[in-house]
Amino acid sequence: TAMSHHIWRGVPLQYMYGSDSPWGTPEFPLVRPACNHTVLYHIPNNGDMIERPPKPQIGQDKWDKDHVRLPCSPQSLYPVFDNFGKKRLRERWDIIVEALSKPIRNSQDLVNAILTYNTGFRDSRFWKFSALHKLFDEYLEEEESRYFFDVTLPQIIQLALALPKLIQAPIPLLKQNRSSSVSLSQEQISCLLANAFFCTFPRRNSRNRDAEYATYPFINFTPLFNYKPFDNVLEKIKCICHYFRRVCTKVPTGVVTFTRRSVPRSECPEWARSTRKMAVPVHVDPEAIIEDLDGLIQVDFANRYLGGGVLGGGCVQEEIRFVICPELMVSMMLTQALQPTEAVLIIGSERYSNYSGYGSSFHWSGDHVDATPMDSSFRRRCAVLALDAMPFPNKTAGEWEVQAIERELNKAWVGFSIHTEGEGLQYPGVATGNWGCGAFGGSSTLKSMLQIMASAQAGRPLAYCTFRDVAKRDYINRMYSRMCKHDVTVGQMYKMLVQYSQTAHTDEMKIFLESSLEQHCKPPEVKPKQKPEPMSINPTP
Ligand code: AR6
Repeated sequence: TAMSHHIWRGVPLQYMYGSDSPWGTPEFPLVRPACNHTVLYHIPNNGDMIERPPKPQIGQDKWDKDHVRLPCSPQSLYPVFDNFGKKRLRERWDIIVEALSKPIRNSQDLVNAILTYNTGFRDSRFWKFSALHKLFDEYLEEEESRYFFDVTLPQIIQLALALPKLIQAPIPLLKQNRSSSVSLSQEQISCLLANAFFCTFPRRNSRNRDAEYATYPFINFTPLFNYKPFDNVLEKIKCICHYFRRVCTKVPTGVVTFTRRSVPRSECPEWARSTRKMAVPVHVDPEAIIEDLDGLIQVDFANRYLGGGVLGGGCVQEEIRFVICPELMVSMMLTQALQPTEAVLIIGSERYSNYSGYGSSFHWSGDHVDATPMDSSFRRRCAVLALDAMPFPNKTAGEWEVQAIERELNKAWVGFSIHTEGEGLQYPGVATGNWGCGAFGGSSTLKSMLQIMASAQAGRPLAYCTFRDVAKRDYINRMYSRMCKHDVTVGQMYKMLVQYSQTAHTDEMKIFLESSLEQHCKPPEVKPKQKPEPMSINPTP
């Protein structure tokens, strides 16, 4: 057919932007300091093009439960023992500066330095730095390794030790049950990540349940360095080292905003009653991958502890995204574990690496020059939306329970409806795919419908990447065409899903849903000719 020259289905990609080009889509709200938005840098005067990174905002050091405990805080004290075994307290930062100012020529020197201010882990069986040693002693070419210790590492050290200069105001944590934002310059972020590289963040290493940061992801890189030295783990470290090489060679000048959105459950939609039409623009593509869909809100298939296994063995969508765009990892420093009706949006991160493979075959494949333009607040026009699906180990039928359906709908809606206004279509659209259907074991038959419902409710167009699955593309497109044809509402769709969940838990879901759509939905009334609405775009066959 005439359509066979393209492989996508549904509506064209342009409908996701509301414009001909990804950069014609509306910008997100500007960076503006407010009681729920902390800006850690001086916002440059209007009209000033940023050529240099913005200067740090200056404030009073805070050492408490609501702020990141910075390694350079004068209140961060560390016990040291003198030659007579007598204990006294020293500023931890002084110990860090001392340890990192000595020559570090190989991985063992590096480990020794890190252990100087993490003495509690000297004998830990978890702190063997197997991946770090393997990378620099065996995996890399000798020259690459030498270059790292001669050139790159001294630069990372310099960057890490610039912390008191680059961060001069307290950084609030993005805590549960509160919507709030933090904006940092890319330079500040690079400095925080350099500190994570040297594992300088206090109180962030403990795995105990009652530890202060038990409900936060790891941020110090130790768990990654200590992981079993699988090739993909070493490749992840290579990505991170490449990032440091880049930012040390040329300081990036942009900024990044991290926003936690928390909506009380009582303010989430009453799904059964929703009269929104399912026919929001949907584009289905088996070849696109999420990070390549410029301009759209790109979903991160997250863990409730952001980053998931990025600082460990994990190497699927979220972990890969975080190592090719390491600035995203600062979200791990900031964000308390996500609750069911919470999501995180990160605007402005840059991509530094290319990769090939996936999972165990993942490889760093060289430098990536990110051509994404900046918005009026000097953020790259890249928005990453972290949404944690529910894990269903062993593909249990649990995902069909009404509570689970509702939980996933609410989660996706909390994310998709961020920065929306009014009732009409909202731009840019969302770029997503088999959310919760890989490591988390969900079914894409269900998850694709739930995500279309959430995007319809939020009014955002949806681009769905089926990850090379053409049959899935056709199924989603068929369902979508029927929903459009029958003018199905979100509420009707919800009831159909619930009805299914109360009958059989077999894999006949697809057939059931497709036939329900035919039987249970009234055919559309024959209306007098109207102006075509953007919602009723004819999907491709
Ligand atoms: N673009 C589009 N689709 C993709 C991409 C991509 N770049 N990468 C993968 N897919 P998964 P989950 C498809 O398993 O099930 C992490 O550890 C592919 O079909 O990453 O939500 C997190 O930290 C893949 O099977 O997401 C969480 O702990 C599917 O998307 C956990 O995994 C799901 O990708 C989340 O697991």
